Amino acid sequence: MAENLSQSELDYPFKLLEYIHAYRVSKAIFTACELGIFDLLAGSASALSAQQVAGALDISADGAERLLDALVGIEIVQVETPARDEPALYSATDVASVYLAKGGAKSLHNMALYQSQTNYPLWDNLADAVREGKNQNEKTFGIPPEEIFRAIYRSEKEMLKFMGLMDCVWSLDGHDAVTAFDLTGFGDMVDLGGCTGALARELTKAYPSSSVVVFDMPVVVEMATKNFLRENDTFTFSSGDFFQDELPVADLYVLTRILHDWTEEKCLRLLKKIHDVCRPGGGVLIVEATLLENRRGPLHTQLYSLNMLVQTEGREHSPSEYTRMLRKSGFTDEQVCRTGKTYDAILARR
Ligand code: SAM
Ligand code: ASE
Repeated sequence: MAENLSQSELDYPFKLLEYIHAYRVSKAIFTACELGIFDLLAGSASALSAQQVAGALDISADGAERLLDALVGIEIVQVETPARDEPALYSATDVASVYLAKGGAKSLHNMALYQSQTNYPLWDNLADAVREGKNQNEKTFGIPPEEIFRAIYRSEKEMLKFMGLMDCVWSLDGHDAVTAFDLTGFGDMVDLGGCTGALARELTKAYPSSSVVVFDMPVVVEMATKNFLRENDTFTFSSGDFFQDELPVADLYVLTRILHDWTEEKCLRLLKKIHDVCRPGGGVLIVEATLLENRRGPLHTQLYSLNMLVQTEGREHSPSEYTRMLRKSGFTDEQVCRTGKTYDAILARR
């Protein structure tokens, strides 16, 4: 393909064609997750033929072979070149075993499931969302556009799936997010909208002498306790509504992927409320995927912002938009840390 490198996109639109077809790459990976292909390959002592995969998963041999060949093209499955007349034998790459099989410590299986089953269908509404400048929850679920968690948690199944999505990314980004700043000295930490406690777990690991409370809605706390809490966890839960109810008094308030869900007016209301209850010398830590100041990237964050349009009433912001909101709410001494991973951190003091 080296001769193609000198060709310009105008001569032949390689990149454009790749983007036009990119959804197929996503869907091939999602489908393999849903069918259990990565679990089977990762758990198998030896490489398997398409026929064997089909037999084990009760799917067609032809479908299995085409999907496996596409996954080899994506370079997420490996294949051994067969001897003459022997079938090709497939095995998982290390990346597939670690990130796409279920149940591993760093598995992104739940991220793939949510993208496939919830976000992918919702992105069908992108044109209407862009036209109207708001999510399509009214039309789709009969739920008012501002009641975003009534839509996200529209059934127990959806709630569990969303919590699985929220949970899994902190095995990758959590440590960097909580160590972007030295938080030693913030004795009582509250993770507002802390969901399953995945980030709280990273906080307790990095700051063993601090106490960490996860504050979330009662139904979420119940689901988290039942399905996500681990034996050695040292954080605790507290339930309530962060817009309506009193917030726990603490030294540090953590807001990860919270502000990007809401209108600026609601963000300011929440930040002011935090400022009111925060102990003097305390602070707030915001963790979000941030845009570059000139808004020209990163592409994945620009696409997240479109996702926020489709599912929420919020958007992704640049760091200075967050520091401006913090200032307006009474905080000072804002510091920004780009982690180089998906999520960045901003710390401010009361
Ligand atoms: N902080 C978690 C993370 O980044 O993985 C979860 C982020 S999720 C996008 C938003 C969280 O806020 C959910 O856990 C949701 O249940 C919680 N939440 C939404 N509205 C809330 C409210 N009014 N009071 C308390 N928690 C709320
Ligand atoms: C939210 C985050 C997400 C609300 C809805 C969502 C994600 C998918 N749907 O706060 C996770 C990944 N996206 C982002 C923007 O982090």
